[in-house]
Amino acid sequence: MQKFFVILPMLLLQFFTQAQERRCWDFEEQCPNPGNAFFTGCIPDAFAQSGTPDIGTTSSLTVPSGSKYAHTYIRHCDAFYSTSRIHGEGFVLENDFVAGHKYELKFWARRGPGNTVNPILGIYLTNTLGNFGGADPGAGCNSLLDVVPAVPADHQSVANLNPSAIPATEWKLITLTFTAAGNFSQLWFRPTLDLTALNPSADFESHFYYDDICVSDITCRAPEFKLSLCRQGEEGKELLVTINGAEEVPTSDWLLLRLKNCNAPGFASLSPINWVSNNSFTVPANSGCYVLAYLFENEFCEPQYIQLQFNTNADNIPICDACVDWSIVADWDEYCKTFLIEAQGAGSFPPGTQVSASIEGKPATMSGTGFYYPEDGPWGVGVIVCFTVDQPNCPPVTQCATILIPEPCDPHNVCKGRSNSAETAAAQLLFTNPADQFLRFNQVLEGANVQIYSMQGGLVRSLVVDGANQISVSDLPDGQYLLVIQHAGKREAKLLMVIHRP
Ligand SMILES: [Ca+2]
Ligand SMILES: [Ca+2]
Repeated sequence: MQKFFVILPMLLLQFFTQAQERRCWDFEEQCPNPGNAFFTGCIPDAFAQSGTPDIGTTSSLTVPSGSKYAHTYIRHCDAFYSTSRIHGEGFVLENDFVAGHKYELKFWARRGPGNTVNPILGIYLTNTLGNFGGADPGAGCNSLLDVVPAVPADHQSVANLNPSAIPATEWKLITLTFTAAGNFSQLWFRPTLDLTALNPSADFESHFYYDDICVSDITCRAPEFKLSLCRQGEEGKELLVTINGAEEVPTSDWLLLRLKNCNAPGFASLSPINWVSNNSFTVPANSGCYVLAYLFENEFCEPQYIQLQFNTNADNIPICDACVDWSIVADWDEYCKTFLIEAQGAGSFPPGTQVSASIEGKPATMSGTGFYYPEDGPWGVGVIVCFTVDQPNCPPVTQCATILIPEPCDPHNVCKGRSNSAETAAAQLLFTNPADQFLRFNQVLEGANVQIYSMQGGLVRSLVVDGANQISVSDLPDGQYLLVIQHAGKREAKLLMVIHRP
């Protein structure tokens, strides 16, 4: 396992997130009838959906926020009662949920101690519920006002939290994220029971407590990330950079920009990224400062670059934990000429690592950390290969695998999924750089999305170019920009200089 010791200072972290809508219910209201606070309308933008959900102040519960909390009970009534076996209190919070928007629901919750009834907390988005409940003179299992209502057809289920998700001994902060599948105006907390798990002839009661329920629209909240750096060995000329967070950003979306100067804006070049795993890559040690960035975009938000600067000065960077995890991988090269079988590390192996291999029990002739499958075959068979990797200060590790050797590629065709380098070169998009009045391309763009970002990450130009080979940049101030072009099914990012001749 790789371990990292230092998280870069966050000083240089720049986020361009937009304002987020957030609404909270802390249940601190002074209600004349706290035992029926929801049904009587004392809690703003909230109402009862069954029974008498209330606000309480029990001191033994040590409230997470303020001095009060919301409370509901859930009761199992035995099958003798004709109304329903599930009686409980539920409440609705009023908040607008917009179709396609992403939300975060955060709240503190706990159950009452000594529960044997194993209640489930259902949470739903709804539109059609009205204030219902109140104190029933019949009360108990004869009550009609606390029968847990059926979920209406027009709903979206956000969560069904079982007892293991909400402890009975302490408060727990629950965080749920979801995307609204339609427009909704209500968030319903609906305790219920799994009747199949309960003895029909037993009566039980349980309780849920809630505090500081907050709903945030996080549609435009870009996934955050941090970087950790380590040196690969004492004399390490390479740094391993690991991205922590933003897992949903594919490697192909990251951009690595080398800075001209660590203390000033301005990029020297867009660097290719030498990925060694799906969240780590290497850069030369002492090669200056870089910015790692990705574009966050969706149909509801201004596109924005999320970026983080790091310094490759190796003096303050710890040595990577010496033992690198590895596995056996096998694949054709990009021209389908050679089939490489390799011990591939989760990061680069430290200097001094010895790698040896055998195929069908015979030593293989190594090329780096792998070997090429013999050109004379046999093909279309499974072969047993073993690798031994001996890293400094780590015990040697041997792994074996059966590798299926595919039939060789047809030399007249390009392998499936492989790019044809000649074709790529022909389609390469070139443009005038630096640009003066116009940014001219070497080909006519059809339906291309072109975006220009300032070096501060702000979008300064966004347009669709269809059937043209140039765009005007006469109004852009002199300076460096990031040009992003989406066309022919791929996205390219390039550095662009704009210099207006006097
Ligand atoms: Ca509170
Ligand atoms: Ca109550």
